[in-house]
Amino acid sequence: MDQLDREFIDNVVTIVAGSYVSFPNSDDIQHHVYSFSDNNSFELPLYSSTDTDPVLFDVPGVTVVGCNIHDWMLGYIYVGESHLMGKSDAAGSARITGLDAGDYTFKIWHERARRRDQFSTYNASVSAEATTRVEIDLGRDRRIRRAPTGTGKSYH
Ligand SMILES: [Cu+2]
Repeated sequence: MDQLDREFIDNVVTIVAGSYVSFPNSDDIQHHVYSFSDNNSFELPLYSSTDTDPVLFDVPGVTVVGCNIHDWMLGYIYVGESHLMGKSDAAGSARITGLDAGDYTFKIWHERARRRDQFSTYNASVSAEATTRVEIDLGRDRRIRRAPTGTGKSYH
């Protein structure tokens, strides 16, 4: 999960539990990346290198990642229990391959889903080439806006 222009670049990363994620800093300023979440807590005190030690994520769930310096920086590490997951593209489509035909319960997560735990579950039957369409209700984007650059208060 790279950091560039004071944002996490690609701020949703999906991995299987037991995987490592690196947090390279491609900015010319320091970041202080840490986990908000209990399930995979870690902290990378102020650093300015792209050569960072990867962090182990071994507890399934969603780990929210922030920067102690730049409050608007928010990233999400989706730690899955298996490889049977997919990340949606800009159009909202995700593909999960390797499923046998049968009935499944899908769990859908979105950073702005209205449900308190941000998960919704859906049941679907899967055949050879199944497409299932589900819609989830997204709340408003509550991310903290970036501080203006230039004049005024200086955040860096
Ligand atoms: Cu930062």
